[in-house]
Amino acid sequence: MDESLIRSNLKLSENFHLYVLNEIDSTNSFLGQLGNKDALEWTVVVAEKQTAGKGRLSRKWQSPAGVGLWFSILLRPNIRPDDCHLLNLLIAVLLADYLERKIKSITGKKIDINLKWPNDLYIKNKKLAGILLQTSITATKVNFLVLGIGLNVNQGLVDFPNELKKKAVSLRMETDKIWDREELLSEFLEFFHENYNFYFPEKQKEILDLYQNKVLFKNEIITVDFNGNKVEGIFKGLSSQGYLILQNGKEERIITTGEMV
Ligand code: BT5
Repeated sequence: MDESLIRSNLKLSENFHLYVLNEIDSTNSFLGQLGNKDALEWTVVVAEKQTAGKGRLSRKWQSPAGVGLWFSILLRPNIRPDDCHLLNLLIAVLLADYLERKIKSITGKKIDINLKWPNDLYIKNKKLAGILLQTSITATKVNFLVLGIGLNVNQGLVDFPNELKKKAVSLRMETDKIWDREELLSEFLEFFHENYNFYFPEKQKEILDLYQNKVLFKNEIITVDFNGNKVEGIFKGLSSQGYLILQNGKEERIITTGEMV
């Protein structure tokens, strides 16, 4: 990653405190340490390569050098811990929206990027990006949040390990074009900054509406892995805090963590 290119692309570079690293275990872990040392809001860490990229629930995120965007953003919103989850949804929706527009403007192609609850970006049935929100909270207060984004940009099929070849996709695979990662990063950071200040935390309903327009499997029968238990039901929509409402017969259940399988 070319740090000077990222900085020169950022029109409002004074909004961000940027660390551009060659290699790190995980940008989320690194930024979490900075957060504990009082790093400022909008500190952003991006790495060419992660050696121990993290997914949710102790899973791994493949983050090889040169082909993806692996970055994390530190925020210090004045919200209750219960409202953190909405940020997961907001950043997923904004990333999908930004990428759809960018693809359209550069290639003329309309490609739908959909969301799989809680925070995966999909093109058709393949995963393009994942988001990992980590929090430092007390019972009543949020100290800081780290939003980690992993976006597959320039991988070809050969760049994915066997277990992901049928499950993952990159922008390049979908558009036959090599993308400028520095430009994508700086444009998305500005887009996210502007929209975060507009939507968060007040515009809860608008965030949920935007998200539900793009979410997969709404009103369909789904199976959710909820703390190791598999539960089936109809995906009815989202609660006010962005959790999944699953209807099973007459009973409605709110799923706060877990995923569709
Ligand atoms: C996620 O977890 O999707 C969150 C990924 C967040 C990664 C970013 S990169 C910058 C920041 N620093 C970090 O250390 N992490 C964040 P989850 O929903 O648990 O999905 C993980 C699963 O996705 C894995 O078990 C694989 O099946 C699959 N996977 C791993 N790497 C992938 C990739 N590059 N592309 C598509 N799928 C992948």
